[in-house]
Amino acid sequence: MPDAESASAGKLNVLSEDPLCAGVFLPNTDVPVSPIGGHFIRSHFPAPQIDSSSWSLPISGEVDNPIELSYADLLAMPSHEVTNIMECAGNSRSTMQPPAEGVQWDNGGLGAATWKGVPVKDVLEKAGLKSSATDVLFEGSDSGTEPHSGGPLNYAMSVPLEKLLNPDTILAYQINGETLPKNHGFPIRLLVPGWYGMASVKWLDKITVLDHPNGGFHEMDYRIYPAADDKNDTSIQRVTTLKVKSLIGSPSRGDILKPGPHKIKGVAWSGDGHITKVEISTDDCRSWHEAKLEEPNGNYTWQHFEYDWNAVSVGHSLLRCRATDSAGNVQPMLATWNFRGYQVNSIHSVPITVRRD
Ligand SMILES: Nc1nc2c(c(=O)[nH]1)N[C@H]1C(S)=C(S)[C@@H](COP(=O)(O)O)O[C@H]1N2
Ligand SMILES: [Mo]
Repeated sequence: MPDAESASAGKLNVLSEDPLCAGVFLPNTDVPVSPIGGHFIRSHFPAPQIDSSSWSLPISGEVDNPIELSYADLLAMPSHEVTNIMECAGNSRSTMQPPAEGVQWDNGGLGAATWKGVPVKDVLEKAGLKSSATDVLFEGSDSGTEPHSGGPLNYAMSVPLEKLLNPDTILAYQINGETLPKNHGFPIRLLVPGWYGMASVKWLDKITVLDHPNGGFHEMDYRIYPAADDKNDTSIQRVTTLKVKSLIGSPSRGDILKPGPHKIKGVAWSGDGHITKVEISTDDCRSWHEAKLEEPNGNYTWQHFEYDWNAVSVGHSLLRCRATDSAGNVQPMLATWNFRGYQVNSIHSVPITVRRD
C-alpha cells in the first residue's frame, strides 16, 4: 500500500498532507520494525516522482575519478543491511515550552526499519577520494521554499567523511525487504544510522565530495544555538547524534484502566550506545522501578521495555519512563529549550485514569 494511502487509512497520524508529514501512533511501536506504511514520514517539499530507469547518481568533487552510477549499477554492488530507529530532530517538539517553531510533532516522529543498500564508503572508493576530502554533500531532487530561505532550493545536507566511512551508512534502496516507497525516498536515499533523520537525504540526485562542510540552508537550519548568557558554551552545534530517549507505547494518554495488574510497555534508544536501564514511575516521580528491558539488536535500533504495574489506587496517575544509555546519559525531566525545538528527550509522561467502572 503506498504511504499516502496508508496514512489516510489511519496507520499514521497525518500532520500535513503535501508535503506529507505523518507520525506513528505510539501503541504501534510494539513491533521489532515498523511495517511499511507504519513508519513516520517527514518531507519538507512535495515528493518527486522519479523513474529509476532514467535516473542516475553523479559522484564528483574532491575525487580522482568522477563517476555516474545507474540504479542497476547500485543494485549490482555488494549490499549491506542495517536495522535502525529513525527519529525526526523535531519529534516531541509540541511538548516544549515556550512553543518552538516548526511542524508540531507530538511524539510520533519516529519509526524502526531494516534498510538495505550499498555502503556509501564503497561508492566513494569507486570514485577515489582525494586527500583533501572532509565532507560529502548529498542533494535531493525535491525542491521548494522554506520560511526564511529567500527563494526555492533543493533539500541538501553534507555529512562528515568520518560518519560515511562507517559501513553502516548506506545508500538505501529497500526498506523491510521491499523497494523503497516514494515517500521514503525512491529510488535511493542516504541512511545515516544513529543520527536524527534530517541527514538521511531522500530522493538522491547528486553526491559532491567537499573539502569543507557545505553549510547550506538545511545544514544551517538544523543547529542549536547556545543560551546567550552561557559563558561556558559559545559553540553553535549541529544536530547529529540521537539523544537517549524512551516513550511509553501503552497505556496511551487518556486511557481509563480498571484497578489491578497492567503492563506498561514502550521503546527506548540512544545514538550514543545501547540502553542499559529503563525506569518507570507511576506516582509523579516519588519512586522509580526498573522495567524489563530487551537486549540490544545491533547498534542502532530501539529496545522494548515492559513493567508490571498493579494499579491499586483509583484516580489519575502520570506514568513516566526514564532511560539510561551505555555512555551514562540519562533522560532529563525537561530538555534544554532551543527555539527550533530540536532533540527533545524530556521524560515522557502519560496521564491515565484508574476507575472501577
Ligand atoms: N530530500 C529530502 N530528504 C529528507 C527530507 C526531505 O524533506 N527531503 N526530510 C528529512 C527529515 S527532516 C527526516 S526526519 C527524514 C524522514 O525520513 P522518512 O520520511 O523516510 O521517515 O528524511 C530526511 N531526508
Ligand atoms: Mo526531521
